[in-house]
Parts: sequence; C-alpha cells; structure tokens
Amino acid sequence: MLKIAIQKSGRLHDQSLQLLKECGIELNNGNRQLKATAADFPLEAYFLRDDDIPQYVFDKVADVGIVGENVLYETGKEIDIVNKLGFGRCRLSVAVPGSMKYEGIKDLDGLKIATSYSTLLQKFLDDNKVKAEIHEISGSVEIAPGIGLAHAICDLVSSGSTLFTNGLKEVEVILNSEAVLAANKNLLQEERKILDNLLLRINAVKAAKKNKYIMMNAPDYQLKNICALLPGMKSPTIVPLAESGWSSIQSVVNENDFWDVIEKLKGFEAEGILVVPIEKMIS
Ligand code: PRT
Ligand code: ZN
Repeated sequence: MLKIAIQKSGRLHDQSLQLLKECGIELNNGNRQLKATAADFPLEAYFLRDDDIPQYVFDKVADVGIVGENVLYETGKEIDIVNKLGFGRCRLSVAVPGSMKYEGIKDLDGLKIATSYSTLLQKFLDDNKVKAEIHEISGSVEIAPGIGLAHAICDLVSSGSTLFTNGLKEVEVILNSEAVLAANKNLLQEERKILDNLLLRINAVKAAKKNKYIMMNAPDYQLKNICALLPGMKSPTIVPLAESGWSSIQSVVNENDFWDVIEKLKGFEAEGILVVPIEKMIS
C-alpha cells in the first residue's frame, strides 16, 4: 500500500483527484472524509491542508504527497520531487504600489515587506544583499500596503488580477511554482514499486495531453518530405491507399509544433488531415 497526501480542499484538490482518475485510480472523497482507499490500485489517500503535506511526507505518515513547490520550498523539508505535474502554476513575486518608483532590486532596501513566505523571501533578499524588514502575515497579504501595514508584499500570483485590483505592480519573481509529486526518501521496496507504477501512469497521461494523433492522405512522391516532418513515436505508419500513388500516413505530433506542422503538411499536398486526442501514451 502507498499512502498519498492530497490537499483537502482548495486549488490543488480537484486537479489532484482528476489526475489520479486519469491514471485509472478512483478515490471516493464524497463525504469529505480524512481518508479514502482506491478500489483498483494499492493507494490510500489522506486529505490534509497543503501546508502540512511536506511535514507528513517527511515523517512518513504519508509516503508521497501532491503539493505546490512554493509550499515545499518554504517549509524546507527534505523530501524528493519525483514528478512535476503541470498544474497549480503560479509564481512567488514581490509587488509594490503602482505609484512607487522602482528601478531595481536595491529599491527594496529599507522597506517593510508583508508575506506568508518569509523563508523564501529572506533567502531572496540575502542572495541579493538587500536589507528589508519582513512582516509575516498568514492571509490577505495584498491589502497590507493599502492599510499601511507594509510598503510592499511578496505573494503568489497567477493571473495578476489580485495585484491589479489592489493597485500593486509585480517587480521581482522569486520562484516559479507548480504542483509536484514529492516522496519520502526512505520508501520500502514495495512502496517504491507502487510509486514506479503510479509514475508510469502519470507520465502516460502527461505525454498524451502534450500530443495529438494525426492521420492524412498524401501522394507517394511527397512521403519522404512528410516523414521528415513527422517523427512519430518511432517513425510514421504508412499504409497504401486503394488508389495507386497515394498513401495514408499516421503519426503523433507534439502540441507545441502542431499548427506549424499542419501548415507544412498542406505544403506537401497532404489531404483529409484528421487530428484526434490521445488518451494514454506509453513509450
Ligand atoms: O486550506 P489550505 O491551507 O490547504 O489551502 P491554501 O488556502 O493555503 O492554498 P490554496 O488552495 O489557495 O492554494 C494551494 C496552492 O495552489 C498554492 O500553494 C499554490 O501552489 C497553488 N496556486 C496556484 C495558488 C495560486 N495559483 C494563486 N493564485 N495559490 C494561491 N493563489 C492566490 C494568491 O495567494 C493570491 O491571493 O491567488 C491570488 C492571486 O491570484 P491572481 O490570479 O489574482 O494573480
Ligand atoms: Zn495552505
């Protein structure tokens, strides 16, 4: 059995459960219990506050946990990041009032900065040889300058709208963060095996999201050009069509190159291009 810590409620809760579901692991947390066991995988979930997850994994109350890098680094717990999960993306930034003249990091010297991330902020200030006073608060950091509690803040930002509505501007990014799967350093062999199996599934789900399956018809004299464009998982599949001189080509394309590839395929006379999502992709 592998014990996993998941945020009880909040921004990472739904996506953590969704990821496990896509891995074929259903956790029934219908009544918001503290604990749930998967029916079809040796996994037991504990639902906790995100701030507590690194400690629980460090103490091996849970073997692994899903948590933001921001929380993990702030707590400084020695646990291993085993997979970056690609959701819960945000950045930890310093922001100052929009009206303040800001030319560089030295402008933070002598200021009072409100934050819930005092460890990460202190390290950032030390690394940059800036002397500022840190005022630790646990919530609603963005209102601190408006009520005269601090000159600046250091908080998580995703869309930037909270800063905007509070008349603040982002001036320094301390950390880029996303949700990660982190593990205790001393897993037993059996736990390690279950984790490896879980990681295989997570990577298959992530790879599938990043790629599309593509099918098209093209004249045979263009096959060489088209194959050079479409590496596929090994190489493209080519099947002759009933009409001589034509083939059907099937391959996998990375989402980032997708539109670029389509444009070039059109240039190589590809027709009837079909693009379908991939559910799982195991290399
Ligand atoms: O109850 P519990 O302690 O478990 O939850 P929490 O309230 O401490 O955390 P929660 O659920 O708000 O966030 C969990 C994790 O989501 C964080 O630790 C980050 O890893 C990640 N995350 C991603 C964010 C954001 N984006 C985010 N935008 N966490 C918080 N915010 C807040 C930010 O603090 C600010 O108040 O959203 C506001 C800014 O958002 P924008 O879009 O206006 O820029
Ligand atoms: Zn929290």
